[in-house]
Amino acid sequence: MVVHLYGNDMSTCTKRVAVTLHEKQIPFQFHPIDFAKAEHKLPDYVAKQPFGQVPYIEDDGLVVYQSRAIGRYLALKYASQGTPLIPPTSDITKTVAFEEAMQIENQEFEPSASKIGIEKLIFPTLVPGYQPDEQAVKAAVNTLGKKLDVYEKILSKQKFLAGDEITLADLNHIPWGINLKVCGVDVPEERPAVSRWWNDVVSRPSVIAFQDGFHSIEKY
Ligand SMILES: N[C@@H](CCC(=O)N[C@@H](CS)C(=O)NCC(=O)O)C(=O)O
Repeated sequence: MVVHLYGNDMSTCTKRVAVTLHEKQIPFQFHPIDFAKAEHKLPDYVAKQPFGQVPYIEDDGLVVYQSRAIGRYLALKYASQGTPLIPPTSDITKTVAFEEAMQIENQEFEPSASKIGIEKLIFPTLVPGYQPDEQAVKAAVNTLGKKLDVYEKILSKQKFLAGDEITLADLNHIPWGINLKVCGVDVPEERPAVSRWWNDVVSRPSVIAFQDGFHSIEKY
């Protein structure tokens, strides 16, 4: 049984899921959704993803949407293969550290990182003649810097955000983290622990596999 991934090449959330599928060594079929044709707003699509957004997956008849929820689903269902990505729930200390790290990515990193990426990369690509709001970008870079100062403290004591093992919390940073560099915002450079962590994360084969776009993987 192969997992079906519905997404778009420009979509950061699709990348989050594709990287997780690769880490878990789960064969999958990629179904590109054409934004230009608004395929994600068609009734058949919205019946699967009610917000009319990408991505969603279909696995043995089960539909799952929300990229971070998909990651958890894959890590739980395919627990015995690939990289674990989630600590065992029997270990409460590791589990709570993992939950904190998941929130750190979603609440402390993504808002400013995505603001920078949307202004500098996504809108200029999708909207002809779009001029980024440089003041908003500057404010977001400043906010992100302060958040990453805290990352520096955390990552000076441990290898990854939830401890010494990589988890979904680290991988979830990949799409917007990569876009930051494309936008000319190389924030990690000034912070040695963040820089070491980020290099560990982005050099993973799961990230390299999709650096030129998404493609189906039939077999591992
Ligand atoms: N929280 C959702 C966000 C989904 C989302 O914002 N998807 C974007 C692409 S990354 C999208 O479909 N944008 C087109 C639209 O909203 O019409 C997730 O993590 O899956």
